[in-house]
Amino acid sequence: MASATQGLDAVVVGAGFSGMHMLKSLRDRLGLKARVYEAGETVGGTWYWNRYPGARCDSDSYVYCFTWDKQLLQEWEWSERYPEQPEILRYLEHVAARHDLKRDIQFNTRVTGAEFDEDANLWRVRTDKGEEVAARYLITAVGTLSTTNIPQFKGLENFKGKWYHTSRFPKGGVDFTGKRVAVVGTGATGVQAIPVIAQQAKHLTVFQRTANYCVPARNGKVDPEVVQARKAEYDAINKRVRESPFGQERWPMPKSVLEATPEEREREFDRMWDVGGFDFWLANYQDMLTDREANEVCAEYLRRKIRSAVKDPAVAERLIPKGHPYGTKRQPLDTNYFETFNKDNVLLVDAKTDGAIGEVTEKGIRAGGKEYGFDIIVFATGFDAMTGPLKALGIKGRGGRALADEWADGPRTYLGVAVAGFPNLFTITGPQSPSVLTNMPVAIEQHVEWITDCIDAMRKEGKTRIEATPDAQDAWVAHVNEAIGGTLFPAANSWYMGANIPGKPRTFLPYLGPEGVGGYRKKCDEIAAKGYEGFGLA
Ligand code: NA7
Repeated sequence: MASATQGLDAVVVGAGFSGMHMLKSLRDRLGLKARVYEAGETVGGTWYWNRYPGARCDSDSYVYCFTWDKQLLQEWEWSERYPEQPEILRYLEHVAARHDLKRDIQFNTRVTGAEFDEDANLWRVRTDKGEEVAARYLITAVGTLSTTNIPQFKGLENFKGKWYHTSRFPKGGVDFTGKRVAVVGTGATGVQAIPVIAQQAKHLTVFQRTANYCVPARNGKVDPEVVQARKAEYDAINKRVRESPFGQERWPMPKSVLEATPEEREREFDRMWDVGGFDFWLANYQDMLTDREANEVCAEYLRRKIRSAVKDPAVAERLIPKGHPYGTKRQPLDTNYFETFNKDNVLLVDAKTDGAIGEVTEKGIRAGGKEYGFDIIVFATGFDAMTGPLKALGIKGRGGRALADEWADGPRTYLGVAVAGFPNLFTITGPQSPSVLTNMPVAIEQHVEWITDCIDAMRKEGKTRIEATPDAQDAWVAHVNEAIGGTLFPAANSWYMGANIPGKPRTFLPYLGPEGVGGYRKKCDEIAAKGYEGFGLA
């Protein structure tokens, strides 16, 4: 079917934080004709799909927003330190309306294929609505945690109750009142949802495959004076955040935990514990994520916290992580997570001690030879992270090379934003960029700004094609792997390592460079300043 949108400069896939910002930049800064395709019925991406009970942001709200609308930074009032999903979605809707973004976004439309036409030097993009459009640039803004992982449990189709994945909850929610509910999964999502569901359900059974180190979120209203002070110095905050390692006002302590006295450590740990949020993970002693012994000191503090929160010592022991170093899986932030296991209506079924899930039955779940009956099963089982959403797009580059095939053994990119053999393709927060190891809006803005500047420079110089060189890509992949090799991250079976998806190659998916996203920004800027070193331009 021919489309009314021929003559596009760019197709952007996805209308979450990244797609919205990309559209704004291309259209209103560069004056280009861009079209966004979005599978959902409105903007929001992650914040449209993830409407499970307790869904909220884990980053402090004052830095979890766009920084390019300075007036909005002053006007917008977040209700809490970590706003809930409906509030973030409201914010994104407001931004879309304020900047008239929706007129260039086609909703309820999924991109099903994109092929690079070498002769025409254009991307030909197909959608599930039968459309085919051509554009010079293809920019993916598909998110990193958007391809749902629903484990193929034997017998799921026989279950007579209702089941949901957390990122596909029905609008209007699910009423758990009087119901026997199962939650499968204890990652960041399960940890948010479990205490909330436990308050409503008649009975909740939590199926844990791997115990997690959680730290308190300490959500709540932010002191209005603090809010005002932040608004008054937003420029300085944003500068600090952009240069910071993790896209937030948190820096590791420049000291080894092993050099600190036991009293000093305890004081610092208590302080971070009381502050809540990502401090314990990201602002801890600098060797926590690189040295086993240092890590063990931090982990032991958290084990003590679990033992003191959970009344039944046997349950506490099962909630204590075994096997992976602290911080090498995504840090879940909790509000009464461990305390929830003190409730009479909550049961923990731990794969290691009680037996793993064997099958789903008509009545519920069988694990360790025992059948548990449920009315509702909630799968908080995560995502095919980072590569999943990109492989699903059906992207084919020069010579018909399929991205999914090129990445069969793991992603290979240049800077996580470009791929050799795929000209004029940009992947916002793609694999091998800092992305999920940062406060996402900061990583997103860095990529969007860099891509916009790149396209602007190309146009000014009359260039129409940019492609990463294989050598630059090889060097980047080697650098990404070398950087992570010096940390404890590879020791965990995490989604960072692709370990949550059966058959997925074991490789570290994001990029953790020496100075995090701040250092990465500098590196990308240097590459641009050197005329896009490592890219071929024509
Ligand atoms: P995660 O962090 O991948 O957590 C998924 C959970 O589900 C985790 O506890 C998994 O155990 C468990 N899981 C996954 N597959 C299975 C099977 N087959 N059987 C039993 N249990 C399973 O996803 P979340 O949604 O919690 O968080 C994703 C990100 O969203 C989060 O990190 C934030 O960035 C926002 P495992 O640990 O793999 O043994």
